[in-house]
Amino acid sequence: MAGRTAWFPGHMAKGTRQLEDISKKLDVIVEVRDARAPELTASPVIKRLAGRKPVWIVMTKKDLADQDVTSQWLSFYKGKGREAWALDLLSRQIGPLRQAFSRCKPSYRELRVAVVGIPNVGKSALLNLLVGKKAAVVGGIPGVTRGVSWYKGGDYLVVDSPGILDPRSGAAVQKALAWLGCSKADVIGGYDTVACSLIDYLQRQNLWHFVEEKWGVPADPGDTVAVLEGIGRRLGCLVSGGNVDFTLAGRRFLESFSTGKVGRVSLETPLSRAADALAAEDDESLEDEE
Ligand SMILES: Nc1nc2c(ncn2[C@@H]2O[C@H](COP(=O)(O)OP(=O)(O)OP(=O)(O)O)[C@@H](O)[C@H]2O)c(=O)[nH]1
Ligand SMILES: [Mg+2]
Repeated sequence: MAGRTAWFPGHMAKGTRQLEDISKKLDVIVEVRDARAPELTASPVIKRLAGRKPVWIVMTKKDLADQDVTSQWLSFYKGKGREAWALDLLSRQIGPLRQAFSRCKPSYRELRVAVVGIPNVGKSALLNLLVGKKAAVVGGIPGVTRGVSWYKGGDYLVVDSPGILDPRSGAAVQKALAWLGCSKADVIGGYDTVACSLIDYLQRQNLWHFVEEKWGVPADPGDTVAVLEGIGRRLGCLVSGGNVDFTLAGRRFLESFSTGKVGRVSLETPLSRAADALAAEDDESLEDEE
Protein backbone atom coordinates (compact mmCIF):
# COMPACT_ATOMS: atom_id res chain seq x y z
CA MET A 1 0.00 0.00 0.00
CA ALA A 2 1.04 3.63 -0.49
CA GLY A 3 3.13 5.16 2.24
CA ARG A 4 3.56 8.85 2.78
CA THR A 5 6.85 9.08 0.90
CA ALA A 6 6.62 11.94 -1.55
CA TRP A 7 8.19 11.93 -4.99
CA PHE A 8 10.49 14.93 -4.56
CA PRO A 9 13.74 14.47 -6.52
CA GLY A 10 16.67 16.83 -6.01
CA HIS A 11 15.94 18.95 -9.08
CA MET A 12 12.71 20.15 -7.42
CA ALA A 13 14.52 21.58 -4.38
CA LYS A 14 17.16 23.14 -6.62
CA GLY A 15 14.49 24.56 -8.95
CA THR A 16 12.76 26.24 -6.00
CA ARG A 17 15.99 27.99 -5.00
CA GLN A 18 16.71 29.04 -8.58
CA LEU A 19 13.23 30.49 -8.98
CA GLU A 20 13.59 32.44 -5.74
CA ASP A 21 16.87 33.90 -7.04
CA ILE A 22 15.45 35.13 -10.34
CA SER A 23 11.97 36.19 -9.23
CA LYS A 24 13.08 39.82 -8.72
CA LYS A 25 13.85 40.13 -12.43
CA LEU A 26 10.40 39.04 -13.59
CA ASP A 27 7.43 41.12 -14.74
CA VAL A 28 4.78 38.39 -14.45
CA ILE A 29 4.71 34.89 -12.97
CA VAL A 30 2.37 32.49 -14.75
CA GLU A 31 1.16 29.75 -12.46
CA VAL A 32 0.18 26.84 -14.68
CA ARG A 33 -2.50 24.52 -13.30
CA ASP A 34 -4.55 21.64 -14.70
CA ALA A 35 -8.10 22.77 -15.57
CA ARG A 36 -9.46 19.43 -14.32
CA ALA A 37 -8.40 20.24 -10.75
CA PRO A 38 -7.05 23.78 -10.52
CA GLU A 39 -6.82 23.98 -6.74
CA LEU A 40 -5.36 20.52 -6.28
CA THR A 41 -2.71 21.36 -8.92
CA ALA A 42 -1.83 24.79 -7.49
CA SER A 43 1.91 25.35 -7.14
CA PRO A 44 3.33 24.98 -3.62
CA VAL A 45 6.13 27.47 -4.35
CA ILE A 46 4.10 30.43 -5.55
CA LYS A 47 3.78 32.00 -2.11
CA ARG A 48 7.55 32.07 -1.78
CA LEU A 49 7.99 33.80 -5.14
CA ALA A 50 5.13 36.18 -5.53
CA GLY A 51 6.09 39.21 -3.41
CA ARG A 52 4.86 42.15 -5.39
CA LYS A 53 4.97 40.36 -8.75
CA PRO A 54 1.64 39.67 -10.40
CA VAL A 55 0.75 35.97 -10.51
CA TRP A 56 -1.60 34.94 -13.32
CA ILE A 57 -3.32 31.57 -13.35
CA VAL A 58 -3.32 29.62 -16.60
CA MET A 59 -5.47 26.48 -16.49
CA THR A 60 -4.24 24.18 -19.24
CA LYS A 61 -5.84 21.02 -20.66
CA LYS A 62 -9.18 22.79 -20.99
CA ASP A 63 -9.92 20.27 -23.76
CA LEU A 64 -9.79 17.46 -21.14
CA ALA A 65 -11.98 19.20 -18.53
CA ASP A 66 -15.76 19.55 -18.17
CA GLN A 67 -16.62 22.80 -19.95
CA ASP A 68 -19.24 23.95 -17.42
CA VAL A 69 -16.93 23.32 -14.49
CA THR A 70 -14.11 25.26 -16.18
CA SER A 71 -16.50 28.22 -16.62
CA GLN A 72 -17.25 28.00 -12.89
CA TRP A 73 -13.55 28.15 -12.06
CA LEU A 74 -13.01 31.17 -14.31
CA SER A 75 -15.89 33.01 -12.58
CA PHE A 76 -14.54 31.92 -9.19
CA TYR A 77 -11.05 33.32 -9.82
CA LYS A 78 -12.48 36.48 -11.39
CA GLY A 79 -14.58 36.94 -8.26
CA LYS A 80 -11.39 36.77 -6.23
CA GLY A 81 -9.79 39.46 -8.38
CA ARG A 82 -7.36 36.98 -9.99
CA GLU A 83 -6.25 37.04 -13.62
CA ALA A 84 -7.09 33.59 -14.97
CA TRP A 85 -7.30 31.83 -18.34
CA ALA A 86 -8.36 28.39 -19.45
CA LEU A 87 -6.45 27.13 -22.49
CA ASP A 88 -6.12 24.14 -24.74
CA LEU A 89 -2.46 24.39 -25.61
CA LEU A 90 -2.70 21.68 -28.26
CA SER A 91 -4.97 24.01 -30.26
CA ARG A 92 -2.25 26.69 -29.96
CA GLN A 93 -4.96 29.33 -29.33
CA ILE A 94 -3.43 31.69 -26.78
CA GLY A 95 -4.48 35.03 -28.31
CA PRO A 96 -6.24 36.53 -25.24
CA LEU A 97 -3.26 35.70 -23.01
CA ARG A 98 -0.87 37.34 -25.48
CA GLN A 99 -3.05 40.46 -25.58
CA ALA A 100 -2.98 40.70 -21.80
CA PHE A 101 0.82 40.28 -21.82
CA SER A 102 1.22 42.98 -24.44
CA ARG A 103 -0.49 45.43 -22.10
CA CYS A 104 2.19 44.77 -19.43
CA LYS A 105 5.24 44.83 -21.69
CA PRO A 106 7.77 47.58 -20.97
CA SER A 107 8.44 49.62 -24.13
CA TYR A 108 12.25 49.33 -23.80
CA ARG A 109 12.65 45.54 -23.48
CA GLU A 110 10.98 42.15 -23.70
CA LEU A 111 8.41 41.05 -21.14
CA ARG A 112 10.01 38.75 -18.58
CA VAL A 113 7.72 35.89 -17.67
CA ALA A 114 8.27 32.68 -15.68
CA VAL A 115 6.12 29.59 -16.08
CA VAL A 116 5.82 27.86 -12.72
CA GLY A 117 3.79 24.90 -11.53
CA ILE A 118 3.70 21.26 -10.55
CA PRO A 119 4.95 18.60 -13.02
CA ASN A 120 3.32 17.82 -16.37
CA VAL A 121 0.76 20.64 -16.39
CA GLY A 122 2.06 22.16 -19.65
CA LYS A 123 4.61 24.78 -18.56
CA SER A 124 7.07 24.01 -21.35
CA ALA A 125 4.27 23.70 -23.93
CA LEU A 126 3.04 27.17 -22.97
CA LEU A 127 6.57 28.58 -23.10
CA ASN A 128 7.04 27.24 -26.64
CA LEU A 129 3.84 28.93 -27.79
CA LEU A 130 4.91 32.23 -26.23
CA VAL A 131 8.39 32.27 -27.76
CA GLY A 132 7.03 30.92 -31.05
CA LYS A 133 9.34 27.90 -31.45
CA LYS A 134 10.00 24.44 -30.04
CA ALA A 135 12.55 25.71 -27.55
CA ALA A 136 11.82 23.62 -24.45
CA VAL A 137 11.27 19.86 -24.36
CA VAL A 138 7.62 18.82 -23.85
CA GLY A 139 6.68 15.32 -22.73
CA GLY A 140 3.77 13.33 -21.36
CA ILE A 141 5.51 12.16 -18.18
CA PRO A 142 6.23 14.25 -15.07
CA GLY A 143 9.76 15.52 -14.53
CA VAL A 144 10.74 16.34 -18.13
CA THR A 145 12.17 19.80 -17.36
CA ARG A 146 14.99 19.51 -14.81
CA GLY A 147 16.37 23.04 -14.48
CA VAL A 148 15.53 26.72 -14.74
CA SER A 149 16.36 28.20 -18.17
CA TRP A 150 15.61 31.43 -20.02
CA TYR A 151 14.26 31.37 -23.59
CA LYS A 152 13.92 34.37 -25.88
CA GLY A 153 11.41 34.78 -28.68
CA GLY A 154 9.18 37.55 -30.04
CA ASP A 155 8.35 40.03 -27.30
CA TYR A 156 9.20 37.58 -24.52
CA LEU A 157 11.99 36.36 -22.32
CA VAL A 158 10.44 33.32 -20.68
CA VAL A 159 11.82 31.21 -17.85
CA ASP A 160 10.98 27.52 -17.95
CA SER A 161 11.14 25.74 -14.62
CA PRO A 162 10.91 22.16 -13.41
CA GLY A 163 7.61 20.93 -12.02
CA ILE A 164 7.80 21.24 -8.24
CA LEU A 165 5.60 19.29 -5.82
CA ASP A 166 4.97 19.81 -2.13
CA PRO A 167 7.01 17.14 -0.30
CA ARG A 168 4.73 17.54 2.73
CA SER A 169 1.45 16.71 0.99
CA GLY A 170 -0.45 13.71 2.29
CA ALA A 171 -0.59 10.32 0.57
CA ALA A 172 -4.12 10.86 -0.79
CA VAL A 173 -3.17 14.16 -2.43
CA GLN A 174 -0.01 12.62 -3.88
CA LYS A 175 -2.03 9.80 -5.39
CA ALA A 176 -4.60 12.25 -6.81
CA LEU A 177 -1.81 14.17 -8.54
CA ALA A 178 -0.72 10.89 -10.13
CA TRP A 179 -4.25 10.42 -11.54
CA LEU A 180 -3.62 13.57 -13.59
CA GLY A 181 -0.10 12.53 -14.59
CA CYS A 182 1.52 15.10 -12.28
CA SER A 183 3.26 12.60 -10.01
CA LYS A 184 4.70 9.12 -10.46
CA ALA A 185 2.28 6.36 -9.50
CA ASP A 186 5.02 3.73 -9.54
CA VAL A 187 7.08 5.69 -6.99
CA ILE A 188 4.33 6.71 -4.57
CA GLY A 189 2.51 3.42 -4.10
CA GLY A 190 2.28 1.41 -7.33
CA TYR A 191 0.02 1.63 -10.38
CA ASP A 192 -2.61 -0.73 -8.97
CA THR A 193 -2.89 1.07 -5.62
CA VAL A 194 -3.08 4.49 -7.26
CA ALA A 195 -5.63 3.22 -9.82
CA CYS A 196 -7.79 1.82 -7.01
CA SER A 197 -7.72 5.21 -5.27
CA LEU A 198 -8.94 6.83 -8.52
CA ILE A 199 -11.69 4.21 -8.88
CA ASP A 200 -12.76 4.97 -5.30
CA TYR A 201 -12.73 8.75 -5.88
CA LEU A 202 -14.71 8.57 -9.14
CA GLN A 203 -17.32 6.37 -7.48
CA ARG A 204 -17.62 8.63 -4.43
CA GLN A 205 -17.93 11.75 -6.59
CA ASN A 206 -20.60 10.22 -8.88
CA LEU A 207 -18.21 10.37 -11.83
CA TRP A 208 -18.02 6.63 -12.48
CA HIS A 209 -20.55 6.85 -15.34
CA PHE A 210 -17.72 8.09 -17.62
CA VAL A 211 -15.85 4.80 -17.14
CA GLU A 212 -18.98 2.67 -17.32
CA GLU A 213 -20.05 4.32 -20.59
CA LYS A 214 -16.60 3.81 -22.10
CA TRP A 215 -15.77 0.27 -21.00
CA GLY A 216 -19.00 -1.14 -19.58
CA VAL A 217 -17.45 -1.83 -16.17
CA PRO A 218 -20.02 -1.24 -13.39
CA ALA A 219 -19.23 0.45 -10.09
CA ASP A 220 -18.65 -1.57 -6.93
CA PRO A 221 -18.08 0.88 -4.09
CA GLY A 222 -17.13 -1.89 -1.69
CA ASP A 223 -14.49 -3.53 -3.87
CA THR A 224 -12.22 -1.29 -5.95
CA VAL A 225 -9.87 -4.21 -6.66
CA ALA A 226 -12.73 -6.11 -8.34
CA VAL A 227 -13.48 -3.03 -10.42
CA LEU A 228 -9.82 -2.77 -11.49
CA GLU A 229 -9.94 -6.45 -12.37
CA GLY A 230 -12.96 -5.73 -14.60
CA ILE A 231 -11.08 -2.91 -16.31
CA GLY A 232 -8.03 -5.16 -16.72
CA ARG A 233 -10.15 -7.84 -18.43
CA ARG A 234 -11.82 -5.25 -20.65
CA LEU A 235 -8.42 -3.85 -21.70
CA GLY A 236 -6.86 -7.29 -22.15
CA CYS A 237 -4.25 -6.88 -19.40
CA LEU A 238 -3.85 -10.61 -18.76
CA VAL A 239 -1.07 -12.93 -17.71
CA SER A 240 -0.81 -16.63 -18.47
CA GLY A 241 -3.73 -18.57 -17.03
CA GLY A 242 -6.11 -15.72 -17.91
CA ASN A 243 -5.56 -13.80 -14.68
CA VAL A 244 -5.47 -10.01 -14.70
CA ASP A 245 -2.10 -8.28 -14.45
CA PHE A 246 -3.11 -5.64 -11.90
CA THR A 247 -0.01 -3.51 -12.35
CA LEU A 248 -0.57 -3.29 -16.08
CA ALA A 249 -4.32 -2.74 -15.65
CA GLY A 250 -3.65 0.09 -13.20
CA ARG A 251 -1.11 1.65 -15.50
CA ARG A 252 -3.39 1.49 -18.56
CA PHE A 253 -6.33 2.89 -16.59
CA LEU A 254 -4.26 5.78 -15.23
CA GLU A 255 -2.80 6.56 -18.66
CA SER A 256 -6.28 6.59 -20.21
CA PHE A 257 -7.67 8.79 -17.48
CA SER A 258 -4.84 11.33 -17.38
CA THR A 259 -4.83 11.80 -21.15
CA GLY A 260 -8.60 12.30 -21.31
CA LYS A 261 -9.47 9.01 -23.05
CA VAL A 262 -12.03 8.21 -20.35
CA GLY A 263 -13.81 11.50 -21.03
CA ARG A 264 -13.77 15.17 -20.08
CA VAL A 265 -13.76 14.68 -16.33
CA SER A 266 -13.18 17.53 -13.87
CA LEU A 267 -12.20 16.28 -10.42
CA GLU A 268 -13.27 19.32 -8.43
CA THR A 269 -15.47 22.40 -8.59
CA PRO A 270 -15.22 25.66 -6.64
CA LEU A 271 -17.92 24.32 -4.32
CA SER A 272 -16.54 20.81 -4.01
CA ARG A 273 -12.76 20.79 -3.64
CA ALA A 274 -10.83 17.60 -4.20
CA ALA A 275 -8.33 18.55 -1.53
CA ASP A 276 -11.07 18.62 1.12
CA ALA A 277 -12.20 15.08 0.30
CA LEU A 278 -8.62 13.84 0.08
CA ALA A 279 -7.46 15.49 3.29
CA ALA A 280 -10.27 13.69 5.11
CA GLU A 281 -9.00 10.44 3.60
CA ASP A 282 -5.45 11.20 4.79
CA ASP A 283 -6.77 11.91 8.29
CA GLU A 284 -8.52 8.53 8.28
CA SER A 285 -5.38 6.68 7.22
CA LEU A 286 -3.31 8.49 9.86
CA GLU A 287 -5.82 7.43 12.51
CA ASP A 288 -5.57 3.84 11.21
CA GLU A 289 -1.78 3.94 11.63
CA GLU A 290 -1.93 5.22 15.20
N1 LIG B 1 -4.67 17.70 -24.10
C1 LIG B 1 -3.79 18.63 -23.72
N2 LIG B 1 -2.52 18.26 -23.45
C2 LIG B 1 -1.66 19.24 -23.09
C3 LIG B 1 -2.05 20.59 -22.94
N3 LIG B 1 -0.97 21.28 -22.51
C4 LIG B 1 0.04 20.40 -22.41
N4 LIG B 1 -0.38 19.17 -22.75
C5 LIG B 1 0.41 17.92 -22.72
O1 LIG B 1 0.84 17.73 -21.39
C6 LIG B 1 2.10 17.05 -21.37
C7 LIG B 1 3.05 17.82 -20.49
O2 LIG B 1 3.43 19.03 -21.12
P1 LIG B 1 4.78 19.78 -20.71
O3 LIG B 1 4.76 21.12 -21.35
O4 LIG B 1 5.97 18.92 -20.94
O5 LIG B 1 4.53 19.93 -19.14
P2 LIG B 1 5.50 20.57 -18.03
O6 LIG B 1 4.63 21.27 -17.08
O7 LIG B 1 6.57 21.36 -18.70
O8 LIG B 1 6.09 19.25 -17.36
P3 LIG B 1 7.48 19.04 -16.51
O9 LIG B 1 8.59 19.66 -17.29
O10 LIG B 1 7.59 17.55 -16.44
O11 LIG B 1 7.23 19.67 -15.19
C8 LIG B 1 2.53 16.94 -22.83
O12 LIG B 1 2.19 15.64 -23.29
C9 LIG B 1 1.70 17.99 -23.53
O13 LIG B 1 1.48 17.71 -24.89
C10 LIG B 1 -3.40 20.94 -23.23
O14 LIG B 1 -3.85 22.09 -23.12
N5 LIG B 1 -4.23 19.92 -23.62
MG1 LIG C 1 8.63 21.17 -18.67
